[in-house]
Amino acid sequence: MRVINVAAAQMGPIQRADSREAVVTRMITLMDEAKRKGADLIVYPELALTTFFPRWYMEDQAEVDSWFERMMPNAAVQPLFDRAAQHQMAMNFGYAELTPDGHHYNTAILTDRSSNIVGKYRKVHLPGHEEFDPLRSHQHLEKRYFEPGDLGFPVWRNLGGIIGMAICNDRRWPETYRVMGLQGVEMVVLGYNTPSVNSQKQAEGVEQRLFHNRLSVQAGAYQNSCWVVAVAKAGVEDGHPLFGGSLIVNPDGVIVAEAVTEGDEVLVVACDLDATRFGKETIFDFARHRRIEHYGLITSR
Ligand code: CDT
Repeated sequence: MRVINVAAAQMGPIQRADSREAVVTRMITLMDEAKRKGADLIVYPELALTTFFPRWYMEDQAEVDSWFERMMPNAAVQPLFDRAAQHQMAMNFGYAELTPDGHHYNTAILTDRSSNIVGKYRKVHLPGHEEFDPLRSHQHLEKRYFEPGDLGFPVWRNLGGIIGMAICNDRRWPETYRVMGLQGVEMVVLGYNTPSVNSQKQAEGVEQRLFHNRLSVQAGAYQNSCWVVAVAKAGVEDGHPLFGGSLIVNPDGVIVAEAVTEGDEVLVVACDLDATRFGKETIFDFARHRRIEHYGLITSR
């Protein structure tokens, strides 16, 4: 058995006025609980350090940039890195990244047990729109504030396994998991911020949205025979509800843990990476069974 004790650290809402320092203090509290529960790796949500700011329409670039991190770690986040190293715990969290040459990405990082950043991922599938849309019940301006990620879907050797990252909307796309599956991924970690309400289809209730969350994550895990850890930022941010439902799914596609609140909540599961072998060597032995001569259309349009 090769076990990673993984903590899904769901976070409750972060209000617009909350400081990075206050959020990091909350993240450390979650990390301490994860440590007490034996975690080797803690997974936090997408844009874990701030409110989900793409719901706000902004024209002033200085205001936009105030939501971004120019360095990682930086002074506000350093205490989280320090506590993780003290606990010998790897971590994954999302943040808005502003590069030295002025690029804006929706980014996630993966650290090792000593808080060294060993992997970086930039969100590929950006949902939403670029301009203010008066027809929507709320805005979702990721296409305005971020560029599509330029790093693809790499995987990293960490904690004795092969780990990949995705971010929120990526989890709905089979290509996300398959590109990592083709690199032998054993665990995919991802964070999300998903409104409880569809801005363009009010009749779609939160139950249906939670169903699509489970469906996407369970399918990705099963079809690539890997663990998937999907972690929400949830609850009501300045009047805007985000659903919870953080999940840990095994390589059979079965949910083994699911959050029950919309607040700060830690789920810890012992994930045996060797449990990925059976699926990878039988029904999803890609080298034997895939028929790539018929898949060209996927990358040509
Ligand atoms: N953050 C994020 O990617 N959220 C999207 C909402 C889609 S609605 C425009 C998601 O796929 O969950």
